[in-house]
Amino acid sequence: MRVGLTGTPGVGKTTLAGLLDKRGWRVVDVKEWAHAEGCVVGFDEEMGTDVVDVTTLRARVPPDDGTDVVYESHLSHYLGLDEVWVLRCDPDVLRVRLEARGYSPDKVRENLEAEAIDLILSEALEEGGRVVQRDATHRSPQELLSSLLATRGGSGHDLERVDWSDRLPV
Ligand code: DAT
Repeated sequence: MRVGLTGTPGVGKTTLAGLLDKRGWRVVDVKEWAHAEGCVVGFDEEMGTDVVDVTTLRARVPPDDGTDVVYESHLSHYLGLDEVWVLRCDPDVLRVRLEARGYSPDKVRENLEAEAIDLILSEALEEGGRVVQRDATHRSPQELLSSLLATRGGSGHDLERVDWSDRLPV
């Protein structure tokens, strides 16, 4: 199964991917892979992030060969994978993590706003395919992993409800 692990920066994607790696999953760091494929087509100065040609990258995703592969990136919901896991985190908690990373105030605000308005979830749902959402705020990475493995391959979306609209404006 090919899973896209997505979410706003700082929600815990890399941490969870590390646990999946330990369980024998193949982990694709989409940013690294995009570079290797020549699919990084620019740099967004304002956001301080690479601009990735997701359409080309999506066409290069290998078909499911029966092994468990996780594609980790805030863009992975654009890759046409078998299932998408959206991790969420309370913007108040996320703020501390993003500031600790040294993100600029604009970049922090942009990401917190995206989290508060469910931006990535909406994008993932628009893409089609099965979407699973979990709130990672008060779960250990291990608890999160168990919850995601329990639902994977199921039918229909499995969306844990979050509502941080009261945090706006961030
Ligand atoms: P991402 O890859 O989505 O940017 P990360 O895995 O680098 O996020 O995690 C960001 C920070 O949060 C990092 O310091 C580890 C911590 N963290 C990750 N998952 C967590 C969890 N479930 N509970 C508490 N802290 C977590």
